[in-house]
Amino acid sequence: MNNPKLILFTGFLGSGKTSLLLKIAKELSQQQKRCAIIVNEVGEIGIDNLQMKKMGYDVWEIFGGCICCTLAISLDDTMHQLLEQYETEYILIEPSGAADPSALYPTLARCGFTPEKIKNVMIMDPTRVEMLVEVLEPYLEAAIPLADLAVINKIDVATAAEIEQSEQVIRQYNPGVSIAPINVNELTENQLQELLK
Ligand SMILES: Nc1nc2c(ncn2[C@@H]2O[C@H](COP(=O)(O)OP(=O)(O)OP(=O)(O)O)[C@@H](O)[C@H]2O)c(=O)[nH]1
Ligand SMILES: [Mg+2]
Repeated sequence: MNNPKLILFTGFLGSGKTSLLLKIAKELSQQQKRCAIIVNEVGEIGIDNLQMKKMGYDVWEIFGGCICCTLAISLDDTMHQLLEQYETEYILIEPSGAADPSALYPTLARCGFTPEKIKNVMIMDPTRVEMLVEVLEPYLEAAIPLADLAVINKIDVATAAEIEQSEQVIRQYNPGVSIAPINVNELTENQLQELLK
């Protein structure tokens, strides 16, 4: 069985998980590294349809080496099938933005991915930080402490005050975490390296 790196893209609904995941998948594909994408969007149009159509591509064409799965079957089954049948160097997972990401950890642990083998990239939308703090404190409390890297994205459209407040909120729940402010459409080489390491 191969031993891929696992990156979890967490963050509330609309924070930018899919956008960032696709950039990372594209980068990996350019580096000739195979990756598998698992998106938890049961009953919705997933990554392969909506986003790819928007970009005018089919996922297989863009990311030559990728396998696209949805969680139509359970994450457990998907992970086991993937690990048994495919050689991949990375597994990129986007859980639902409405769910507490800690719920995934037991399943991933059963597949050999203990927390220290998981890279949790938590994405925060600074343009909605005020709303998040006001009405979604339980989500922040659950999601932020799990982050290995906290991304503040949409810096191209957020104000300095929103970015500052996002940093404060992240620090409040996860004082030691690395924070990366990004514009997903203009990722730098350093940011890509930080995301993939
Ligand atoms: N300007 C700007 N827009 C961004 C950035 N990142 C994401 N977006 C936009 O934010 C919106 C939501 O992005 P998605 O990637 O779909 O977010 P998501 O977290 O996958 O959303 P759900 O799967 O619905 O929870 C889209 O319209 C993106 O184009 C960014 O860095 N800058
Ligand atoms: Mg998404």
